[in-house]
Amino acid sequence: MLEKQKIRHDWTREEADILYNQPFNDLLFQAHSVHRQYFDPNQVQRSKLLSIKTGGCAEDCSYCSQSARNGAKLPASKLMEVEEVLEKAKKAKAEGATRYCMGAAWRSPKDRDMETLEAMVRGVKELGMETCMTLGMLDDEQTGRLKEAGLDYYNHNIDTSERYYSKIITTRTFTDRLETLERVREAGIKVCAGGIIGMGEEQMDRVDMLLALANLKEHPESVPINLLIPIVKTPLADMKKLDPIEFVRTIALARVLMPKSHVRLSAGRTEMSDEMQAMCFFAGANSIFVGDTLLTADNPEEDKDAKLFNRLGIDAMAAHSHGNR
Ligand code: SAM
Ligand code: DTB
Ligand code: SF4
Repeated sequence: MLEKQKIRHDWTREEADILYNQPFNDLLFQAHSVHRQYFDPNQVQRSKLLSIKTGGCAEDCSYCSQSARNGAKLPASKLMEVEEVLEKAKKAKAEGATRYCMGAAWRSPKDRDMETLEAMVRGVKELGMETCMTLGMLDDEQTGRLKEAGLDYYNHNIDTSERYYSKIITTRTFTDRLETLERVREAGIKVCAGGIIGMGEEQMDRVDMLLALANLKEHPESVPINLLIPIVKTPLADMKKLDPIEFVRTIALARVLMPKSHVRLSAGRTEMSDEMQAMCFFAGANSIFVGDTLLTADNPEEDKDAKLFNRLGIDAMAAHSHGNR
């Protein structure tokens, strides 16, 4: 058995490069060993997403179906009613999700929406689920109000490396993203932060993205790794597919750099074989989104995931579990 992997915040690019580029079997062995040191390797946490406000977003994220600046032109909806959110959350709970993740296509929330958002957080918490929101950038007051309402997690992704970032988004900066993450952390809300790979970035961008997360003062409790879902009429619609081995290496590196975090095998699972997903779980992924829709894009059906978990002997993780074996 390898020595227990320490929790570090001072990883160097050189160390991370060596880890990422070692022979695949060595990397998988190392990542899986670290995974076992902190988690039950046969348990996977399940979150359910809901888009509470869809489309018409002012930002220009080039991967996104919801940007008003992209050609996808998804019709813009209003903020959903609290009752409807709670109905859907109840259903998600009955289907085994332990965390309910509410996303809005905003640059940042408007103050007039805060009361509704707070009611959503309180209602979902009363159902006994963990709450998560992803609403864009937050200011201090909004962060405080969400914390006060009982929000457990805030999702805000850095998306890619600082170097590649401006190729993907121009309407807000990498530093803006870090500032929101800092604010969320300071307010005592748990952090969910990850990114997307397969956007035409280089290997060093994948490594640097993970380094930026691992060298935060505290590791995000959840690290979603999304595989780009190419959306028609967006600038990334025709992106060449990422080599699946590169994807698995990225999961494995996330696990080694951030041993206690839940690493989420996030968007893009409909395009992954069962074998590739199994390899990701071996490499340290221990969280997924369940249900047949993410925010706007498809996700594997509940049945398909249940069958895969059954074949792999994977169980659902209880709410509030942490990496601390
Ligand atoms: N508007 C908010 C924001 O961007 O902060 C919240 C919702 S946004 C859709 C949440 C995250 O989903 C993005 O940061 C990105 O990492 C991921 N995402 C969006 N579209 C995606 C796609 N087509 N493929 C993979 N991941 C995607
Ligand atoms: C995250 O990292 N992935 C989720 C969640 N956080 C909000 C979103 C995935 C979106 C996939 C594209 C869509 O459904 O439109
Ligand atoms: Fe808007 Fe979020 Fe999509 Fe960017 S990722 S366009 S901020 S909904």
